[in-house]
Amino acid sequence: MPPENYATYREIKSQTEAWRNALAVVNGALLPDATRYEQIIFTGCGSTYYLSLAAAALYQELTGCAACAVPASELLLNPQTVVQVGRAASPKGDNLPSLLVAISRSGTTTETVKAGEKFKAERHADVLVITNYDTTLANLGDVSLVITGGQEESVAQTRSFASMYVAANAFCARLAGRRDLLDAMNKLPETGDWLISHYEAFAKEIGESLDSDRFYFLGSGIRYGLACEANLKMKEMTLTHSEPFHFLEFRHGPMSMVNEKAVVVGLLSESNFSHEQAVLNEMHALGGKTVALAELDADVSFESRIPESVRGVLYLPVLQLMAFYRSLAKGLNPDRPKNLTAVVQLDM
Ligand code: F1P
Repeated sequence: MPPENYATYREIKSQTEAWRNALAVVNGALLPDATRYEQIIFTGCGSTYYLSLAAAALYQELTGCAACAVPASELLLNPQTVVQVGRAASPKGDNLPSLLVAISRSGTTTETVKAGEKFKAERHADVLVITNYDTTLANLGDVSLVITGGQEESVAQTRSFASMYVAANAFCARLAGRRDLLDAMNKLPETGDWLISHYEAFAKEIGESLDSDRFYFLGSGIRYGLACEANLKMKEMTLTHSEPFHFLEFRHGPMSMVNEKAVVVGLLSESNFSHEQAVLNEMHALGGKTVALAELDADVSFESRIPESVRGVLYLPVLQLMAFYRSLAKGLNPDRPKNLTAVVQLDM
C-alpha cells in the first residue's frame, strides 16, 4: 500500500498546518499571569505526559519559576509523592494558588480528567487545558487552548502531539513575556515543511533497516521529553525495543547495550553540542549506528535560525517518519498499534 493510504502518514505530513493553528490559538487567548502562582504543574498520560516533561522544563527555563511534570495517574493516586501537598492554598488565603496545566489529545482520558477535577476541588487551583478536542477536559479548564487542527484518526499521536507541543511552547513564551520568541515561532511551519521534504528519504532509510533491533533516543534539558516521545513512537508503531535517556546518563550503564544492532539517536542542543556529540561519537566507536539531529552540522540539520528554546518541534517529524517507515518495513499497520486504543478510559 502506498504511504498516503495510512492516516498516520497523512497526519505527520500535514502537521505544520496544525502548528500554525496552535500559534493562532495561543496568541489569541487570554492567559493567566505567571506571578499569581506558587507552583505550576504540567500533567498528562503517555504522549501527553512526555509533552508535560518538555513543557515544564521550558517553563522553568524561560520564567525562572519552578515547574514540574507528573503523570496524571500519580497526581491522582499518589499526590503526596509528586507535589508539595503541605503548600496547598491555606483556608486563610495567605499563600498563592497553584496552576495545573492538563494536557490531553482527546480530553477524555480518565486519569487526566479525574486529576484535574480533584486538583481543582481540593487545592483551589486553577486549571489550564491544552487539548485537540472541545470535550470534558476543555470544559473543566479555567482557560482551555483547543487546537482543533491537531485532531487525528490514528492511535499513536503525531500531528496532535506536535500541535499541543507548539501550543505549550507558545504558552511558556507568553507567560515569560517573550514576544521575541513568539514572533520567531512564526517561522516554524515553513521550516517544518522544508525539513519533511528534505529528510523524508533519510528517515525512510534508517527506519527500514531491519538489521537494527534497538533504538535509544538521547535528549537533555528541554529536549528530554521529546526524546521520550520519539521512543514511544518507536514502541507503539514498530514494536521495537526503545528507550530514552538524558545524553550523559547514557554512559552510566545503558551503553552496555550498544552493539552493531543499536541505533542511538541524538536530539542535540546548540548550548551543549560538544558534550552531546562526544556521547554519540563514543557510541559510534562501540559499533552503534548514530543519528544526529541539530540546528547545524548533523545528519538532520534544521538550519532554522529560530532560537533554541522554541525550535524543539523541529525534532519531531523526521523521527515520526522513521517510526512510520519501520512499521511498514516490519509488516505492521502504523495506524493500529498492537494492544492500544486512542484513549484509555477507566472505571475509577
Ligand atoms: C493519552 C494516551 C496516548 C497513547 C495511547 C493512549 O491520550 O496515553 O498518548 O498513544 O494510545 O492514550 P490523551 O489523554 O492525550 O488523549
